[in-house]
Amino acid sequence: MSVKGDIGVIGLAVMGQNLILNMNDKGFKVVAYNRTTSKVDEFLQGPAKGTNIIGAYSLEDLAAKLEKPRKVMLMVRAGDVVDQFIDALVPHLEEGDIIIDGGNSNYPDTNRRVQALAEKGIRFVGSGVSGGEEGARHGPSIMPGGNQEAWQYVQPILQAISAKTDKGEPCCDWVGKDGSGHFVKMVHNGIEYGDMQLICEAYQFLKDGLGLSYTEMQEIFQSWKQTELDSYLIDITTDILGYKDADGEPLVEKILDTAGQKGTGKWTGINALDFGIPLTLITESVFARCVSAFKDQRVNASSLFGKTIGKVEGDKKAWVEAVRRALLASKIISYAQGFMLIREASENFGWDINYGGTALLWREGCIIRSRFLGNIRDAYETNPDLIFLGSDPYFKGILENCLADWRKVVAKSIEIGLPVPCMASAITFLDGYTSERLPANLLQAQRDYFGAHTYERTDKPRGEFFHTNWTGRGGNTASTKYDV
Ligand code: NBP
Repeated sequence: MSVKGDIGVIGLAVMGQNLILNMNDKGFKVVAYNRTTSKVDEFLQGPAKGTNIIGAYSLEDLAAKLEKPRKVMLMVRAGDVVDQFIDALVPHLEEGDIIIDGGNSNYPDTNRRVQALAEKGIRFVGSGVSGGEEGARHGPSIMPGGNQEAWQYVQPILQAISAKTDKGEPCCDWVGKDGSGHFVKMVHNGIEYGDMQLICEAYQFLKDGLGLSYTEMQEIFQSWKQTELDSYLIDITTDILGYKDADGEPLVEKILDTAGQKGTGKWTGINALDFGIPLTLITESVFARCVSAFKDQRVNASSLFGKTIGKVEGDKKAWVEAVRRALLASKIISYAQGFMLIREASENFGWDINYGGTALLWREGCIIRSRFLGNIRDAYETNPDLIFLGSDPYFKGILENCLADWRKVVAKSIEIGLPVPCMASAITFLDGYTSERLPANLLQAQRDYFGAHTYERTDKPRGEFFHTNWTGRGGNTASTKYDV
């Protein structure tokens, strides 16, 4: 091992500290730096005591302690702070050195940084890292993209510290150029929002619709781990449902029902709108958090219509299985939509993203890790041109099997007054996506009626546009044709 550091990490909060300890475990010599330098000493004397980790007390000191080409990873708050560190760091770096941004940066920022730093001879990597504290410490999912010249230098470190599948494959691989790594991480977080909201909808159906106890619900979630739903989020939900407060009551019952968010779900929805991709489930999950945040308004509005939730009658066991199927089918639609968005961005920016490879990155280490992602990987390996995940034979089979129960759960929820924005949007998407004919013929007629926006005809070739003078009062001049 060299005397100098293999990599420097800036940012000693939860993610930075745990990634450094992970790198140290894998035999890399890490130089640690933090804006508030007292945290460097606290780290060295605390969690890093007895390791090979070195401290740095300025950016100059950090650069001087690193093997060339220098590799510096930023694990700091996303946004301006990343730019500030880049600006302050560059004067201490040389041509060929590498900066890795491992935070949750917005991908247009990464696009910009890759270009700007390349002009200065610095190779920039924007890398999503998922898995929270535990992932960072023992093996996160890592999604690097940016300046590909850097990959050969950072690959040994990032793949060594990443999570591995049961076949030993690292959940870390090159995603593509520019901000593609951060884009994929953003969609990962969007999918995480969707998965969490779907689980919450299932929970409310079991609790308020079927009137099940926490012990019963915990047993149900425990049993779902033996099915296609097996995932980290089902795992932790099982634990949470069984967790008792000091008085022996379930702690989750005492948690205020207002959800927070840090923005990555919102970015995913905004990008879906920008790209014209119907990412309905994830976007509904963001709105569900927004509705939850209106606690005071909800409390006031709850008396408006004498809101009550009716009870679900009938065979409880059959309903529980129906809820499981509704959850599973909705989840397939969410991933199908997420991969549609990744495909659109990849084609738009020329990123050439490997979709099966992306599913592999999420197979272990990250918050959405699941057995299911192994099947998604298989689907894209078999058919890299797969546009709609639901048309892969494995997933098509599940959707067919779940469809009747899924409809039943959504219909019953609406009947008894349970909000199921994600389950309902998922089935509505599938119904629209699989409709040969939608009522958009009427919509085009309306657009042409009020704005002369023109329409195509079913009895004429595509690309020929017609305008009708619907009232006899308008002229024959059509509006200019363009789609946004
Ligand atoms: P935080 O997001 O809380 O950031 C803490 C770091 O940012 C500290 O080093 C802090 O320095 C530095 N910092 C801040 Br805050 N404001 C600064 C400023 N104005 N100038 C310079 N430094 C500043 O840490 P984290 O939760 O470990 O996350 C690190 C990155 O990883 C973030 O981008 C986050 O979104 C992402 N991420 C987090 C998780 C998670 O589970 N927490 C998971 C995946 C990704 P100081 O000590 O001097 O204040």
